[in-house]
Amino acid sequence: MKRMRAELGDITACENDVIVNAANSNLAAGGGVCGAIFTAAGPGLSAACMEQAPCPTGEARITPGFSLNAKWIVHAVGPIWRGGGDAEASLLASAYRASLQLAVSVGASSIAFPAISTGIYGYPIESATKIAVVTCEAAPDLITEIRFICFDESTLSIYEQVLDAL
Ligand code: AR6
Repeated sequence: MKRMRAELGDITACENDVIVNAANSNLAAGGGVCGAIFTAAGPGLSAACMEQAPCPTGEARITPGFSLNAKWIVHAVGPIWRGGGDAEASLLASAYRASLQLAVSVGASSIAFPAISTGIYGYPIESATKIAVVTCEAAPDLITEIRFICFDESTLSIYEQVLDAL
């Protein structure tokens, strides 16, 4: 099986060692995938996040998975898209790298990512997908499974194109 693959789904249902949340710097419950993760994980998550906030853009924090099937949740803060001249690309790559490093630090071998920054934060999907895939391709060898969980068909088709072009 390929180490990286894209699939349609809801990340809150994933049974990987780690699922990644597209978080905000306050590590507060928000909308989008973040809201779904907070709801599914249950009330323990807010307290665990509050202890670790704030988390600057481009960095990540890790908490247990609480009621989720995943053992751990990595909360990665991607950049808000401001036109591309505000270091968005390097901050997005940094959020993916930080997530992978945290996964390794807890001995995880499988990780599931949403399309960080491409929803409420407005990052253009094609360029965000290239950054996600290229950064994850360089993940440490200890990570043997990387899933890109796409919430809609159009996101999935972009991930598949970028993965096929590797
Ligand atoms: N599973 C997988 N992907 C999902 C799910 C889900 N359950 N729900 C949404 N997506 P977004 P951002 C997709 O807006 O742009 C929050 O309020 C969604 O379709 O969740 O990084 C945070 O607290 C899109 O493709 O994250 C922050 O304040 C992708 O997940 C802010 O939004 C990311 O969309 C972060 O914005």
